[in-house]
Amino acid sequence: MPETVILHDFPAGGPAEGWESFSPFVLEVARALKLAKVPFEQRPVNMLKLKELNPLGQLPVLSIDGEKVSDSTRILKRIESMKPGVFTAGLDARGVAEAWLWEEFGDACLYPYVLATRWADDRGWPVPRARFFGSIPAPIRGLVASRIRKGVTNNLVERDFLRGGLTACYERMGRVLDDLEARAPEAGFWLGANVTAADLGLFAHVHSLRLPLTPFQAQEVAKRAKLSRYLDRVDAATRG
Ligand SMILES: N[C@@H](CCC(=O)N[C@@H](CS)C(=O)NCC(=O)O)C(=O)O
Repeated sequence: MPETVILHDFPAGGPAEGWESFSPFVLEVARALKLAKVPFEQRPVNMLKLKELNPLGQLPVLSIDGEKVSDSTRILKRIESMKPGVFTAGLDARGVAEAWLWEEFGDACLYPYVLATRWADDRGWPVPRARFFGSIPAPIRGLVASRIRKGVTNNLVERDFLRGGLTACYERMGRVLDDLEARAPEAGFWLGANVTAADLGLFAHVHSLRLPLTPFQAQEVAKRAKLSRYLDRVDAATRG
């Protein structure tokens, strides 16, 4: 077992009880480390030095005795190399593949709705505006914040999530949530009795949609009762 494991996070810190981070990916890795019973310290980064940790400028980054690993999926696989099979317990080869496909689904198909909720929707925008830009000197704060907001929303247009506007984006999200509701297990976890990579990926992003600071979106998740009960079970099993 490594001596020092550091999970690097945004300086904004945990946004609410039960949400280790504003970043769904940091939340995912925090829950993965707890599930794998790997002790770690969660540490805010100096944003000016982020590229020293990850040249791509993204979080999460996990430092394991000085070795820096970025990208949530790669980080989970690296944790599994210390604790073999910890995120695919009880699964055969097809199940293992499916667990990682669902984990990838969270990254590629659910995370953009978290971004839309917080960055494109005027009701969610006060959350990143206050938490991420609050420490920037007042004269330039508005300019920097609106420039980055524009960049994030343009990126969502390019990724085809916002091309038809926010209403169309949420319609599509509603259909995805309905399908997840229909697919959610009545008991246990996504692929059976054990928490797997599928649960970590799905939980991180859908739980982030029900952040209390964005109640309009939390309500949308709450309408899906079976999915919500499932998320509560993953939450309880991975809180540590
Ligand atoms: N595929 C990456 C995505 C990570 C990601 O998008 N992180 C966000 C924070 S939640 C970030 O660092 N965004 C800043 C950027 O992309 O410039 C992963 O799985 O870790």
